[in-house]
Amino acid sequence: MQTRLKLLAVFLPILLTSKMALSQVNYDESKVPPLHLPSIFISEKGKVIDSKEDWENHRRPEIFRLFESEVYGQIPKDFDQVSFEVNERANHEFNSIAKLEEVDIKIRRGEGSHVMRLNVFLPKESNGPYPIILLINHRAPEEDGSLAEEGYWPVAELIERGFATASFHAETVAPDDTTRYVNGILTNLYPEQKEKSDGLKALGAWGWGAIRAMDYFEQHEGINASKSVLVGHSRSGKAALWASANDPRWAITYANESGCGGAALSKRKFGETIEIINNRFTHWFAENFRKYNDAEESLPLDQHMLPALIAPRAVYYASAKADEWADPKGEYLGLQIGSEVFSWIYAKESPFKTNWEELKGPVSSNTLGYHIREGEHGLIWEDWEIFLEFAKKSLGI
Ligand code: GTR
Repeated sequence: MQTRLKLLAVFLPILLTSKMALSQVNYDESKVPPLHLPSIFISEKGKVIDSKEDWENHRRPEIFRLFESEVYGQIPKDFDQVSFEVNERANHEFNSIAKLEEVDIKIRRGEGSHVMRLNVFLPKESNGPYPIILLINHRAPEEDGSLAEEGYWPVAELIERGFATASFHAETVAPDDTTRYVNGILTNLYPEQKEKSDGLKALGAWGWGAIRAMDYFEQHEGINASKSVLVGHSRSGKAALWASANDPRWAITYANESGCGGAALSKRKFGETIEIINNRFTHWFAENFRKYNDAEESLPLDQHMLPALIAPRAVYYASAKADEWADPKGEYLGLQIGSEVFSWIYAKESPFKTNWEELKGPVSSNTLGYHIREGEHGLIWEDWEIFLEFAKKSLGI
């Protein structure tokens, strides 16, 4: 009985706060607060940034550091050794068209070590080198052990279009769980990160996994790592964007319905908010992000600055009309406003001349693109099909 009471005392406040926050979810555009976004082009010291040099040497590092300290936490870059153990599997689902490499990526740092599993499919017909698409997978593996869910990771369709494709599961670097997330690279490689208010958390750990996958691609003769695409859906979309801000080797970053803490502007407070996401997923973001629970106005940055960090490399977002929780308009606006770095600093044409309300179909240039489709939250074949048109154009294939 006593334990029950204790449990109640612990959980009741959590339940009440999350209930309160949920009852305040706003889906009414007329109730969105007026947007006061921090400027991408004015430095912390008030200097106007108008050259590539000032952007790359001063303002970009400032914004990067803000995301690192206030939102996602660090992605540690150091380790002592990385090695790859490759097992080519003879029999698998896509045997007739693809080779499957099951790769154990082994990382050593000091006394610590960790092994992450990466699955790589390569077209069988010739030797490449092939452009590659990496999907960060946070979904439960199918019961037969296969990681290729229909639509979500359309291996056959990607192979048939001449891409190699790879995926790793979140579990292999940091489990997607409020307490178990430490049972991966956090404990095995970077234990000191656990103590920091801007330390590595699960989203950053998944990003780290993508960066290690890139280490494998770069030394692979059959892979053209300069034509590499990083894809994440929803929570993995948030991780993909942060990974690409940390690692300039990705040619294209595609965040599908990544919503709050990903593509969508936090200060709009439309759909999922910082307070809701931090209360439900305590293991995703840096401790510091909690300062902005129900205090979005005090955030010194917003998500329009995230694609700006990836510039001039290509960025693609997608939304779904019924996915209001992720705030489709906020996702589009984030990219539209962030695209100013592409156009002003890098002279890359922005395709986002149209207001979100007036979009008639997918919009894209060679470096930026967006689509919104009918239907619910999910990464489905329709999304891939539209995205692949952009990817081919952007990579020149
Ligand atoms: C939701 C979460 C979103 C999004 C989504 C997903 O529950 O609130 O931020 O990440 O999960 O990953 O599918």
